[in-house]
Amino acid sequence: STKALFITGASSGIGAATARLAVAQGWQVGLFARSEDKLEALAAEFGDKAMALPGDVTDLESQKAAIAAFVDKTGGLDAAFANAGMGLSGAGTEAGDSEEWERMIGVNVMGVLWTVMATMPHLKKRSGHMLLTGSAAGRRHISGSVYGASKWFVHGYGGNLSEEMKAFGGRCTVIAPGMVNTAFFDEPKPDKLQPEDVARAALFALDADPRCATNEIFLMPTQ
Ligand code: NJP
Repeated sequence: STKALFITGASSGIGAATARLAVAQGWQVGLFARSEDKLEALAAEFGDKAMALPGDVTDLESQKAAIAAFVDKTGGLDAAFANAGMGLSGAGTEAGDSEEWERMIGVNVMGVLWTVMATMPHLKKRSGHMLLTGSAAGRRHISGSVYGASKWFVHGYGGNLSEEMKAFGGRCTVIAPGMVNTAFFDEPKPDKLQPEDVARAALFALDADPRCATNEIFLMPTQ
């Protein structure tokens, strides 16, 4: 039967590119993000291979309901991609805005936790795979980057999940890109990584033989 992949942040950038590649390689995809119109447009490209699941990652119940609806359709879940995330322009401590920090930690940290919490019971039944979008900024130190600190959380948690998921033959991969040309930035970045590059890394991890754990994948633009 067709394998099923739930993706957060699927309405644009890395999430949308991963959905496209996954469907091309025979997966069924559940597309989760807040922008319902964008999800519907993307799902329409894939026919019955996709399901638009509008919701907010900071809301655990909204993720649980979306995943339940997707699993109803597919019969189970083989993989989940906790990819939704946001950055801040002035992320340093002095420029810090308490409400912006709270919102970013809500999406980049709590949102990832809720995706894991909501998908794990389903993944457990299929020795499933958890993908998390970390960052090059989650493995090195950048002056004042609270965004980077939120991604250090993702890397730390991802490593621990790799251990936890071994108990049921599952795997976890943190995908860590440098700069990618997506809506994450206001300006186009044609010389940097493209979302399709990151999508290929995600599918590489999912396709790897069960004997092979890809715990972290780093991608940096050559420019
Ligand atoms: O950016 P973008 P990316 N609930 O803005 C969704 C990381 N990263 O593809 O809700 C649910 O095109 C948003 O959808 P919507 C980055 O930190 C990037 O580059 O409809 N979804 C959209 O689909 C992030 O973790 C770079 O607005 C929420 C998606 O998230 C991941 O890559 C470098 C949401 C963001 O898509 C994907 O970002 C790096 C919420 N509350 C790591 N809030 C880079 N681009 O250079 C946002 O190292 N979304």
